[in-house]
Amino acid sequence: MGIDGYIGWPLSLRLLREGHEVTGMDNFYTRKRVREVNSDSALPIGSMKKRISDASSSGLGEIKFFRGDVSNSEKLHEVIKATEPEAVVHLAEQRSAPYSMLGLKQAKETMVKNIVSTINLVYEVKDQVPDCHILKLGTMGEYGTPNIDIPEGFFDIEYRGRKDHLPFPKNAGSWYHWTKVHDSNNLMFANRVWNISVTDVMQGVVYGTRTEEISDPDLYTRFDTDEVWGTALNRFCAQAVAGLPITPYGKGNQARGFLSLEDSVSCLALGISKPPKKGEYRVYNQFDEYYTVNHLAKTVQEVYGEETGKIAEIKHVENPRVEMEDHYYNPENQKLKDLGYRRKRELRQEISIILEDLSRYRDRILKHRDSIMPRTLWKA
Ligand code: USQ
Repeated sequence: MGIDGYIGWPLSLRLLREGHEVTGMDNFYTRKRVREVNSDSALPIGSMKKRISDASSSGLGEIKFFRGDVSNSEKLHEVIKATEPEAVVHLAEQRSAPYSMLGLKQAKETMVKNIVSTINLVYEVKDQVPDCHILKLGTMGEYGTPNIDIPEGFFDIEYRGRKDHLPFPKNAGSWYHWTKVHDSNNLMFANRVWNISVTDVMQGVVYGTRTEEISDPDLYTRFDTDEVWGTALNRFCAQAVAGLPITPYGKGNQARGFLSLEDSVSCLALGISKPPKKGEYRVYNQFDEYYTVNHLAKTVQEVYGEETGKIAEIKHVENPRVEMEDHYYNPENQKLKDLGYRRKRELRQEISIILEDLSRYRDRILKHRDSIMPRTLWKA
C-alpha cells in the first residue's frame, strides 16, 4: 500500500527480485499534493503503467496494481479479497510533517487519512486474512527527543516501588507524527484483542536515489526537494546541486536517525522474510545512525566540494518548526541487527551518488526553486 511512493516503489522492486508476488495499491496522493505546492519530483518518474512495464522489461517481474485510497474501506476490501496477502506493507499515509501543519484542513486530512487507513487495514486482516502480517511504517518522530535513552517500543519502569514493562511514552512534533503514534496505539490494541501479527517500524529520515534494483533512470523513484515534501539530507543535496544555500533550520543541532533508501528497503524486506511470531506485536527502531542537521549540511558541503571544486553555501534560516535545537538523543537500534540486518551504504558514499544523479536534473530542481525555502510555520 503506497507503491507509487518514495519507498513503496523501490521496496516493490526488491520484493519482486526476492521472488515474492507483489500487488500494489496507490491513489497518487503524493503526486497531486506535490503539484499543489508548485513542485515536482527532481528525478523524472513515469505513470504507474509505464513503471510496471519498465520493471517487467528489466526482468524483475510483474506487479499487479489497484488504483485506490486505503482510507476507503470498500476499495481496500476489494483489494484484500482479490489478493489474499500473506503480508501487507502499509506505506500509504500522508507523510509530510509540514503538510499537516499548514492549517485545519490539512491537519484533519492527515488525521483521517492516516488513522482510518490503518484501522481499515486492521479490520480487513481480522475478517479476511487473520494470519496476514501487517508491516506498518511508523516513525522515529513518535518518540520526540526525550532526555533519556529511547528503547525499541517498550521499556522497564519502576514507579513507587512497583515494576512494569510498558510502551515508551510518545511525544511527537507535528500532527503528522502524532498520527503515527495513534496508529501505533491502534495496532497494539488490535494485536491484543485479535492476535494480529504486527511489525511497527519506527523509521528515521530516509535519503538516497538508488537501491540495488534501480540500475537505470527508468526505474527511478520520486525525489522531493520542496519545503513541504522534501526531507533534510535529500534537500541539502538538491540545494548544493542547484547552487542554492543549504538550509539547516535554526541552530541545526537537532539530531535525528537517518538511513539510506537502500538500507530502508533492505530492512523492510527483512521484516517481510522474517515475520513476527503469530500474534506478536514487535517494534523496530529503523535507522543506521543519528546525526545533527549541521553535520549533514557540512558533509554535503564537503563531498560536493571534493567532487566539483565548488563551494556550496550553508545558510542557517529561522526555524519554521517548534522543536528543540539542543537536546540529548540516544535511540537504540539493535533488533534489526539481531535479525541479520547489516548496513550497506556509508553516508559520504551515498551523498556522492545522490549528487551525481541530481546533477543531471539540475534544471528540474531550479524550475521549482520557489518551493524550496521554508515557509510552513509551526507557530501560530
Ligand atoms: N530540517 C532542516 N532543514 C531543512 C529541512 C529539515 O534543518 O531544510 C530539519 C528539521 O527542522 C528537523 C529535521 O531536519 O529537525 C528533520 O526534518 P525532515 O523534514 O527531514 O523530516 P521530518 O519532518 O521529521 O519527516 C520525515 C518524513 C516523515 C518521516 C520522518 C522520520 O517526511 O515521513 O516519518 O522523516 S523522523 O524524522 O525520524 O520522524
